[in-house]
Amino acid sequence: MPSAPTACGFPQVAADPYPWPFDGPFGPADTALLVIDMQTDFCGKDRYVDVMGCDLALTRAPIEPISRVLAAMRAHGFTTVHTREGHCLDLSDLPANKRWRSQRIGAGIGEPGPCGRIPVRGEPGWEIVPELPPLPGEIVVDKPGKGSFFTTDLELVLRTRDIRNLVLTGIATDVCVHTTMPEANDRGFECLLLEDCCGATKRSNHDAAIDMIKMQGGVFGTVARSDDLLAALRGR
Ligand code: C5J
Repeated sequence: MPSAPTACGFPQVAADPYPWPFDGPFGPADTALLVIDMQTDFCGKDRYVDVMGCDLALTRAPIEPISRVLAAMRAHGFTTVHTREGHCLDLSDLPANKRWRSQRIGAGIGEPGPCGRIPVRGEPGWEIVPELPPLPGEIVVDKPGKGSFFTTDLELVLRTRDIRNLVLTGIATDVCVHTTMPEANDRGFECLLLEDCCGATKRSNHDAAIDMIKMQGGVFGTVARSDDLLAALRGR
């Protein structure tokens, strides 16, 4: 049973395997929303993932629920952080093995794709999808790797704002979201993943990634749906 609204925040979110945050209410002073890599190449029509033949519906599915969560959390003044995966124009931040692997499947990083060089900073395919634009003043973190903390200032930005709870959304559930959540958990952030606000290029990978989070009593945190968070934001 979620706790009642209190003066210091919103009641815990009903989540599996435990209500979030673990220690009681949450609010804009201690909680941020993370929107990971909702970029055109990964979920745009005729873009990289689409052209590779993946089911675009799977990576586009989170767009609508994320937009509802964004609207609600923005209305309450929560910190919002958007991330973008991408490499420098000269590819000096691209490890040789990552490049080799991408070339091997015919989707070489830095080579021309349907929406510019994939995924290189400043190219159209690297932009966040038009449905989820960052607002002026929101934090945008550019990352060369899968994890959002790896070689970025994300941790410093969150600590500076006294953030201790993170709501994770974005793509791909099994890659960048699933790399970021353990990174955040190891740093002591209390993590909630919204499963309908995430997507992967394979449904089975999405499901497996969610299962892995829930194991061992919530090895990286806990899992809910967007409606569970929205209910808590309404004080229920
Ligand atoms: C991938 C991501 N899949 N954002 N990136 O390469 O998950």
